Amino acid sequence: MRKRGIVVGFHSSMALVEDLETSEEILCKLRGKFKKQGIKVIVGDRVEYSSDGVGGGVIENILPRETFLPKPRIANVDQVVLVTTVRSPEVPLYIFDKFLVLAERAKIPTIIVFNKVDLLIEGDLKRLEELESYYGRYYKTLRTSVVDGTGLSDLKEVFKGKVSAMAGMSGVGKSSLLNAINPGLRLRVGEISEKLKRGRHTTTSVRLLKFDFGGYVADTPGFANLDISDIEEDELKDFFVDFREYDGMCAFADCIHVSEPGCYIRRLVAQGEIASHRYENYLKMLDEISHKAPERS
Ligand SMILES: Nc1nc2c(ncn2[C@@H]2O[C@H](COP(=O)(O)OP(=O)(O)OP(=O)(O)O)[C@@H](O)[C@H]2O)c(=O)[nH]1
Ligand SMILES: [Mg+2]
Ligand SMILES: [Zn+2]
Repeated sequence: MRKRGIVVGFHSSMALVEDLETSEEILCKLRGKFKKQGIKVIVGDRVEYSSDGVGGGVIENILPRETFLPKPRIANVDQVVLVTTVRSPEVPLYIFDKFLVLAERAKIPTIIVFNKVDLLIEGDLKRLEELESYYGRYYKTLRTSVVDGTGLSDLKEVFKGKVSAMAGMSGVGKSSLLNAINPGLRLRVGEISEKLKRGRHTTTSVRLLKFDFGGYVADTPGFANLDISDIEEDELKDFFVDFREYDGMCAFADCIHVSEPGCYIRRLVAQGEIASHRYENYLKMLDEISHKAPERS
């Protein structure tokens, strides 16, 4: 008999499937036909499986994915919680903006969490406020601290009843935040390297976890870089939320906002309406795409 489940992780190349009815975890193999067709099952996939009656099973069918995020690699999440920090580590805005591009392309709502606000020193707060006021036009933003408890109850509300994925660079505190709002998860957390000023990639695989208060969350390994080389040069602009609202305002309908006359986006950048770092990152991404040579991740 076929049963329904959701893939919550992997264990030595077998998929760990949580049964939708019993919540039992079954270690499943994949039917050979998937391998032949080059189909890979990923965390978050809803599947049909047949059980062998003694704790094992075989995945027979993968249901169509509602959403797909390439990195962290996960299917069917309702939202992404993008965790970032102004200090320790100081997350580069280029990688941050790149992630937002990928989330926009995947059409997955994103919540931005500025973690470790307990560490801010003078100057940092102003920078944080600037980021909040700009990105806050388009995304819900939260300030959190695992150390002094700032924002944790708001974060819990964000997660309640939804399927979410954590995303962000290594060491920003993704696993720590999950432990803080649901101590039973007991996720491993790691120190920031003193020398390199970045995380040590403590979480090594995507795992879908169940909150005690309802909802699922995928804790994920931090990324150091993101590959955008499969985005077309003329579609990149569509994944910048702040450009998108002025669609059709440039003199040329196919304007990609680089050097075309009558470009409305460049005018808004000059006027300070669109943040200059966003536009610079846009040009940098265009350049990266045109060279089709992603930095190694
Ligand atoms: N001061 C301070 N430290 C924090 C906070 N949140 C996390 N940390 C520390 O930051 C370090 C990294 O935390 P992790 O939770 O392992 O970070 P992560 O994002 O899961 O990292 P990866 O699994 O490597 O991607 C640990 O030493 C945590 O104790 C915070 O709000 N304030
Ligand atoms: Mg982690
Ligand atoms: Zn333009």
